[in-house]
Amino acid sequence: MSAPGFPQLPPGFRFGAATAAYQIEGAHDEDGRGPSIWDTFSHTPGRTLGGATGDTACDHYHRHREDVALLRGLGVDGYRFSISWPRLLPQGTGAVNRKGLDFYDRLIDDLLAAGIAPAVTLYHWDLPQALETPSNGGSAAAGGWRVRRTAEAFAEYANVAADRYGDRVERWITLNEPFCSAFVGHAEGRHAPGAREGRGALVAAHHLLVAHGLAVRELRAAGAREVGITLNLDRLHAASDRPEDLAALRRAEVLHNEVWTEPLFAGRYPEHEAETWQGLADGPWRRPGDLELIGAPLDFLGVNFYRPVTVTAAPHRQEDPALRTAVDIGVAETDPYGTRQTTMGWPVVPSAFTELLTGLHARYPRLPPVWITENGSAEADSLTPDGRVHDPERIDYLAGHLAAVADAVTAGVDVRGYYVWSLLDNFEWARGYDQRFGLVHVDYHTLTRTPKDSYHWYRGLITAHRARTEETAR
Ligand code: IFM
Repeated sequence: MSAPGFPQLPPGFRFGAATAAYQIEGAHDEDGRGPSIWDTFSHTPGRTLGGATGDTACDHYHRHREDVALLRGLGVDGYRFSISWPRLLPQGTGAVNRKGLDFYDRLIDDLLAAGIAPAVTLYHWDLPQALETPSNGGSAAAGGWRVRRTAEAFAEYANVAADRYGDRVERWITLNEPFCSAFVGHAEGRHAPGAREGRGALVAAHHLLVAHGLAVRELRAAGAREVGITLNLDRLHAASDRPEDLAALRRAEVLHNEVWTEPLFAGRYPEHEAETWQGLADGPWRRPGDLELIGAPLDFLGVNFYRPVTVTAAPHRQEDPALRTAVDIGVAETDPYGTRQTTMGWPVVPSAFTELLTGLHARYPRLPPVWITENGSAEADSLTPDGRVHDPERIDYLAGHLAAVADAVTAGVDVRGYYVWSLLDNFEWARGYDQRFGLVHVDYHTLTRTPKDSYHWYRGLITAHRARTEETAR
């Protein structure tokens, strides 16, 4: 199978690669790092595939120089990584861990020396455990994102990070995919903290948005260059035109997208939230002034996209209405696409990416410029006897999705750049080490890194793009 040609993005469009702290760093108890909810969760039997943890992961904490060299070899303009909150503030607030601060200093300086612009995510799911279970005898259900204090602690952490790194970081992302933190973590329980609390997930969603708003204020006050948030938005379809499927689609739009996009870009809560949550969305956790705080203007929206979702109406599964509303909105997912699926079981439909981006552009006049902060595919990669990893499916996925971004740009959407997920194979949360998303293969026994064919393809794409940009500038 010959490699697909390079999609053409406009001159000046930027290319990067992305990772997240808990998925690659390892060194979970070194140099003063405190535990996070993901340490606790992954060490709890039965929570992750095969009991996998991030204790070692890709050992990036000790090998970051090698990883920066891989980024330089790839030719990327930018690198998106996350800071581990408990590495900087082991208790979540208060004392700052100097060794943790120094680690990201070295990483940022090495990136800049390699000509790579750092983009920092402040929260990629690794909440300090001390905030989840307060030491004052409070129970787990009394802490974490269920309480507003955690949003205030996040602002303190944002301030520490901006103060130290603000002079060198190009782009700040407050939260990564708050959908997963709130709903996968507090409703489905598949992610840390592993809670199934129904209404608790809605409270968590609101406090995450408040945390974002407070952090934006801190970042602005510290003179941060570009500030935004990353959402995993879904392109949703209804399985049919039946009224019940269309109603299911409306509820799914609230759950997946509007719970974030409406407060952020339209200054309101979703129109259909009452029918979606059956009255449980509104409560004393929402305070006057929150919408103004959450909706403060941003420099960009980060979009993570992997696959489309088709929904159909389904009977509610749970009897307890307080549990039911946040966990179960009476919707089931189907896969009518008939396309190839990645090893995550996700259908490959690039045109859905264009539709998502053009839909956002049409709906929100206040939408800031967009950066694609994640996109990529997990494939069944293996090292072959020639010492290489041949991953034509990933190349095909990337080519298709970058062409879909180019189509959105042609249709008028202001997309500035693209970070591929991911630089390295890494810890895929509850799926452990089974799913390989990297452009670089990692042998988890020896920690040897081997660039895959997709790494070479992406480098070729960047080189060709840069040549075209320079030609246009002449
Ligand atoms: O690995 C994750 C990442 O942490 C968040 N976005 C989706 C990726 C693939 O599942």
